[in-house]
Amino acid sequence: MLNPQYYIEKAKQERLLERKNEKTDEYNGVFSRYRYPVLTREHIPLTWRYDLDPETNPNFEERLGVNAVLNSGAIEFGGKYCLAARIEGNDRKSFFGIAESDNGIDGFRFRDYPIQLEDTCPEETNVYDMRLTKHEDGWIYGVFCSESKDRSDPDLSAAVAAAGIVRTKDLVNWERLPNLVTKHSPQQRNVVLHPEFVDGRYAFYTRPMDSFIDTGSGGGIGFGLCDDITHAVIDEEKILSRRRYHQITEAKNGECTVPIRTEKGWIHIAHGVRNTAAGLRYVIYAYATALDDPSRVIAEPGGLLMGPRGGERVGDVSNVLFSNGAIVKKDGTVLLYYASSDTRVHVAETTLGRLTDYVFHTPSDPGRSVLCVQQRCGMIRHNLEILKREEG
Ligand code: M1P
Repeated sequence: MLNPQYYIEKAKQERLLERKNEKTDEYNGVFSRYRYPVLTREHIPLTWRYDLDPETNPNFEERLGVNAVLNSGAIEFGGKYCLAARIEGNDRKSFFGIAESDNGIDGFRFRDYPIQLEDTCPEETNVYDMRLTKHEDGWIYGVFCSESKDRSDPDLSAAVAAAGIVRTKDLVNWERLPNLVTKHSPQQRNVVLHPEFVDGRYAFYTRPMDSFIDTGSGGGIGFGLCDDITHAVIDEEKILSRRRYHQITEAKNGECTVPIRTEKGWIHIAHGVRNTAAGLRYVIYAYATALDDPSRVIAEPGGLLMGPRGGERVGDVSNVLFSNGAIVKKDGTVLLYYASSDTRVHVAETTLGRLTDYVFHTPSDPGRSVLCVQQRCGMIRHNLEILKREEG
């Protein structure tokens, strides 16, 4: 017989998994936030955390605890909304698990087992942040960060980040491919595979970095092409979304989701990071590139699209909003999955129409306070005239 506490915990979890989500009344015309996180550590199956055998676990103690569920790749597959979640064990090692929902806003349940990657990189210590790309070659690719100890540096925290690549046809069996090689960038994180061939080649959004935390001379989000995804090598990276002084990308930035194809261009969701007295602050922003050349930026709305608000500000790494995935439904609804403060996963909703309007009609950042005030006063003046007319 199982420990009675199992049934208590199971019932608690069932209530959580059955809870209906609802939109908050926060309004900005672009994104609507949903009230409850879609994935938390409490969503992790009990079988992943507890040894249910009363012989070996008479006190029903958590044996392999989970600390957080965060940055999740997203894809619609087999009529379900699927998240490839980053799950961080109590031991600080991350791994991936697929959670599925019928509607994409609540009811996410993990499959029986986490993803078991082939052990092809003995030096790899940690894996995280998988982006899922349904590519026109017929495969679904997962591109993630593969982290190893930097053996050339005696500093215990010195690490090397590279882009790991897996592919699957069914989200069950995953084939591991060699890590991406970028000839001119010693480290990579936040790499995303473009869903279509560009000039007959595979296209990646990269994030060149000099070291594990600092991007150093890495100027922003890069773009590079490779011929063979099974031995992916990028010779040249072109910087498309640049880091800029006193903008939201000053410290670093990185591609978040797979770009979204719209009639006016590819819409990109990215994260921008700045340094503060309280540490790094991560927000989400958007930009667009040309349909015929996804490396050519055609729109750069100024400022952040979403930043950490309310309870989202607090967690293991506070003041962080980070996204790895979005799903565009057939009716044009866009579900953006984002993690707050490296602790839990939320969903926000918009439409292709509203997102396109935001990206192409939000003014760009003029770069200096005095110009920002002029920009705002131009709108205020126009608004006051409109109100005056309305009020007779
Ligand atoms: O802790 C915030 C984020 O830090 C890293 O992102 P970046 O490489 O842009 O600094 C990643 O480890 C990410 O997982 C994490 O959410």
